[in-house]
Parts: sequence; C-alpha cells; structure tokens
Amino acid sequence: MNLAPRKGFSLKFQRNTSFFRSSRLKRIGALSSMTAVFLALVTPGIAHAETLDQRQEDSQGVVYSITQTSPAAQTFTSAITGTLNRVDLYLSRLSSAHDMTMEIRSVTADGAPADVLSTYTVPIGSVPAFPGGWVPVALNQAVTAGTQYAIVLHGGDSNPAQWHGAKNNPYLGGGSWRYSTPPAWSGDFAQDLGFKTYATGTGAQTDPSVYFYANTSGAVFPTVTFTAAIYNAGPEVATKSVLYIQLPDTSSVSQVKLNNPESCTYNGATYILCNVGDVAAEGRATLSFQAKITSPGQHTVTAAVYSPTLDANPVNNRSSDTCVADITTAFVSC
Ligand SMILES: [Ca+2]
Ligand SMILES: [Ca+2]
Repeated sequence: MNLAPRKGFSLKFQRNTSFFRSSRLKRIGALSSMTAVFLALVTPGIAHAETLDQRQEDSQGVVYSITQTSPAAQTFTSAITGTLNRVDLYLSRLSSAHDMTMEIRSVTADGAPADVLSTYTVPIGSVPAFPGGWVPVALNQAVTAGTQYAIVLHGGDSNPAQWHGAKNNPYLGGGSWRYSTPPAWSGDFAQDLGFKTYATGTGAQTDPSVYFYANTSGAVFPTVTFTAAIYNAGPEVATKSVLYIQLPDTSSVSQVKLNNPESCTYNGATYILCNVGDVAAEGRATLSFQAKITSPGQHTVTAAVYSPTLDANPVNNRSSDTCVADITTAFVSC
C-alpha cells in the first residue's frame, strides 16, 4: 500500500516552510552572522545536522540477496524538509568482491522505486561479513517532509551481498521491494529492511503513541472487542497517522468486524490497516474492532501507530494485548 501523502498535506507543509524561511531570511539580513547562527540554533522546528529521522532497526527476520542484476529497495517517508545527509543500511557480505551502488529514487503512485534522484558508491570493504552490521553511506539529497522515497541497493557483481530486515511490518512509512525477472519491482509492505536516515532541515515534532486492549462480552464463546487508543503528546500535529494491527492468524482470531470501516481495511487474514489522519497536539483517536477467538491457547494482538513526523519517542508506538482461550474456546479471558 502506498502511504504517500495527499497533495493537500504536501502543499500546506511547503507553504508553511516557505513562510518560515522568508521571515527568517529577513531577520538574518539585519543581524551579524554569529547572531544569525545562534538564532537558527534556538529557533523551534530547526533540526540539526544528522538528526535521526526514519528508522527500522530489526534485522532478525528476513534476508534479501542482492547482486548486480537483482537489486532491492526499501521505501521511507521523510519527516524533514531539507537535506538527507546519511543513510545506514544493515548489510552482510558473502562472496561479493566489488563495490555496491546505492540510489535515492522517487516512487510511483503504487510506491515502487521510480526515477533516480542521486547515486552513491558503497565500498564493499565497508560491508561486514555475515552476520553483518550497520553500513553508513554519506549522501546529499534534497527531501520534502511527508514525501516517500526509495533507497535502492545494487550489487557490484554476480556474487551476493545481503540486506537484512524483519517481518510483521515494523516500519509503517514504506516497505521493501525486489527487482525480479521479468524486469519489474514487486513490493512487500509487511517486510521492512534495516535502515536509518539522518537529515538536516525542518520537521514537525510529535509523539504519537498507542494503548491497545481487549475486552470480552458474553459468558460463553464471547465476542472480543479490541480497542486502540491513540494519543499525540505533541507539541505539533501528527499528520497522516496510520494504525496497523497485527493478528495472529485466521484460525486463532476470526469473524473480524470493523467498528470504523470508513478508516480501516482488513486484509482477510493477518492485519488491519487504518488511516487515522491528523492527530492534533494532545489530541486522541480511538479505533476498534470485534472478533472471535477460535482456537485454544494464548493469542497476542499488536497495534502500532506511525506518523511521518519527528517522533520524540518511537518506543510508545506499539502496544499488545493477549487473550487466553480454554480447550473448547468457550471461555476466553483477555
Ligand atoms: Ca512496512
Ligand atoms: Ca511516539
């Protein structure tokens, strides 16, 4: 699924940024450069060089093999309008002996890698042997907050290097892509490769979080109501927020009924994805669904919230609850 912003959001953000830049330039013109630098450092909304922006740090679930003819990509949504200075990728080297190439690309309406915006060399000597590690790549690419980009990695020869990542959609601002024969990109929104982006510029400061809990109704074979309570501690609006709910599987949790069908989509199997939209500073949003527990044992459901803004605390963006069913599934406690 493409999480690129609606045009309205993008235009609004650029307008605000231009206004800010214009008023700042007028002030700087009347001040000494030292004073101007000081003001720039203390003005809210300014992010300094190498601010950690987007991240997906789990490298334990999937491995994509990369050669000269089979590149891979991870898309991300920038929270900063300014310059992308550095990208870290979680890589390992097998028998590959030639330097790799990394590109930053725009994406299509479907979120697939599109036009090349800039190209960088990744020295093969900087890629650790298996099990691998973080490889920093310095770069210089203009980015716009709320816009999705692709990090595309090509191998240097026919021997593979590997890009490590994780399942269960740990990053909600993009997904992974593979280039295969016949030449075409195929994406997997629910698998994300290991990456971190660092940028300089302006970006909204937020702290969206979610608390997820389950309640049962009925004494026997109860219906379970799962509720996600989202809160943005601010200080700015968490724009274009999305909620992702990971279900165990259809044999454990079934008969899903959405209470917010205008915002949420159930894929019929393992997840529910909701467009929450803008959550104001100190604002709340609540989304819920009902389901039956249809196999015995423990079943954990996890909710995650994401906004393409500078989130002060990503740790509180995920919350789980567990239901336990007896051997007949007649008695369920959550
Ligand atoms: Ca993803
Ligand atoms: Ca947060």
